[in-house]
This record gives sequence, structure tokens and C-alpha cells, in this order.
Amino acid sequence: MKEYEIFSNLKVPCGSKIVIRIDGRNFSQLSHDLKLEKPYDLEFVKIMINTCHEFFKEFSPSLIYTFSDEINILLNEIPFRGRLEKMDSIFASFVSGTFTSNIINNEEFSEIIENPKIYLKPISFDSRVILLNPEETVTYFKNRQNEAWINCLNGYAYWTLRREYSKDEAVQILYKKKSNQIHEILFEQDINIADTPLWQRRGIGIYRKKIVIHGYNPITNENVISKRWKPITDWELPVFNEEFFHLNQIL
Ligand SMILES: Nc1nc2c(ncn2[C@@H]2O[C@H](COP(=O)(O)OP(=O)(O)OP(=O)(O)O)[C@@H](O)[C@H]2O)c(=O)[nH]1
Ligand SMILES: [Mg+2]
Repeated sequence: MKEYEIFSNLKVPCGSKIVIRIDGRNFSQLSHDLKLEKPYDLEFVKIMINTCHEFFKEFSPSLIYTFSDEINILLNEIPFRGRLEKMDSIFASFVSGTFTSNIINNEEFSEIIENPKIYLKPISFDSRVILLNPEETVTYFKNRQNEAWINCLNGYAYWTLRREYSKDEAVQILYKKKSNQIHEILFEQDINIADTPLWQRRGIGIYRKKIVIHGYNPITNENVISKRWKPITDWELPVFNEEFFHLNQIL
């Protein structure tokens, strides 16, 4: 019956660069069910980061960039001999499983999870593969970071308006507003978006940095210094540019 598995030979060409974008399914509902802080919930963000680190350990990408419920993963080497079905299904299920076990083992959410009256639906993520030319990779990440910024601006504006207005009214007020108009709305509410934490405006990166390790050699009786590339969490990303990718040997 192999001939019926018509998509199993769909492959990413060898030698290409790919980004996997993974996005939480119906996380608006999940954020409501888990009573997440608005617009940003630090515990949720830490779980997203933990999930990214697990991914890093397992699949060794060169960069992971995350904001809101999305995770962008840059892979310089193509796994599963390029098989698209394998990549999409394994990556999405790996992230769903890791994220779920982080949620259910987190004390912050235990009251909700252990409440027999609350039914939390199984958590899932979708996954897509984006094929890029090397020169398009930086542009891709710049675009996602721009999306993070728009998300930040809209999130603050919406939840600030919700203190006074209904859901429909807040949506109506923000409808077709340009970013300078949203800034004004926030200013009127005494919020300067430039004062918000950088990670909320620029997203969070997980990538390797050269770390200095201080050790001790018992044979020579000497302190020794070595350097190792280690995955770190960057809460203060610059605006993405070519220099960032080259300095950190991501590309
Ligand atoms: N309260 C809160 N919600 C968050 C946070 N991060 C992500 N979310 C929620 O996640 C949603 C992500 O947006 P989308 O991916 O467009 O919406 P979705 O409901 O997941 O819909 P699909 O991805 O199409 O299934 C946001 O609308 C928020 O509701 C957070 O830190 N706090
Ligand atoms: Mg989503």
C-alpha cells in the first residue's frame, strides 16, 4: 500500500536553508483558560523558552527566535533526509509534548490544572517549513521581529483599552489605526511603549555564544580557562541585521 502514501516523498532540496515556524493552536483560548497575565505573562514566556531549549538540545539548530505563541527555528542542516511530513509532524509534536509537560508541572498553573471542574483541551502547535535562499534568511527574521513589535504595540493598546471598554469597543477604536495613532492612545493612558522590557518589543533569541569556563587541572595543579559554544537565552536582542547573524556565527 506504499503507493498510497503519496506525500511521503515530498522533500526539501539538500543544501537549502530552512526555517520551521511553529505556532500554538488556538492559544487565545488557552491564554484565557490558564488566566495568563495580559498582554505578557512571564511564566508562559519562560515555558516557551524552556521548550525552545529542549528543541535546541535535540535538533541543534543555529537560531531559535520566539515571541507570543510562535517559534522560528533556523536549521542549517536538513534533518530526516529532507522529508517534509517527518519534519512537520515530529517538530510540532515535540514542541506540543514539551510545552504540555512544562505547563502541567508548573506550580503557577497547578490550581487550574488540578481543578476537576476545569477541562483544559489538549495543547497543540502547527508547523510549517519555509525554504529560504541564504540572502533571504536575515530578511525573514527581520520580518518576524517586526511582527513581534506590531504584536507588542497592539497587545498593550488592546488590553489598556479593555480597562475601560468592552471587547467590541476596543477592537473598534483600534480598527485601521496606524502605529503613531496607537502610540498616542497609549500616551493618553500614561503608557510609553519605549519603557516596556526589550524582550516584549523585540522577541527572544536562543543561540550559541562562546562562554569562558574556569576549571582546574588536578594533574598540573593549575587553574585553566577554556571556551565553549553554549546555547544562551538573549532577552535583549538587537534589531536583527546582517552583523548579528555573522558575529554569532549563525549563518
Ligand atoms: N495573555 C497572554 N496571552 C498570550 C501571551 N502570549 C500569547 N498569547 C495568546 O496567544 C495568541 C497568539 O495569537 P495567534 O497565534 O494569532 O492566535 P491563536 O488563538 O493561537 O490562533 P491560531 O494560531 O490561528 O490557532 C494571542 O492572541 C494571545 O491571546 C501572553 O504572554 N499572555
Ligand atoms: Mg497561535
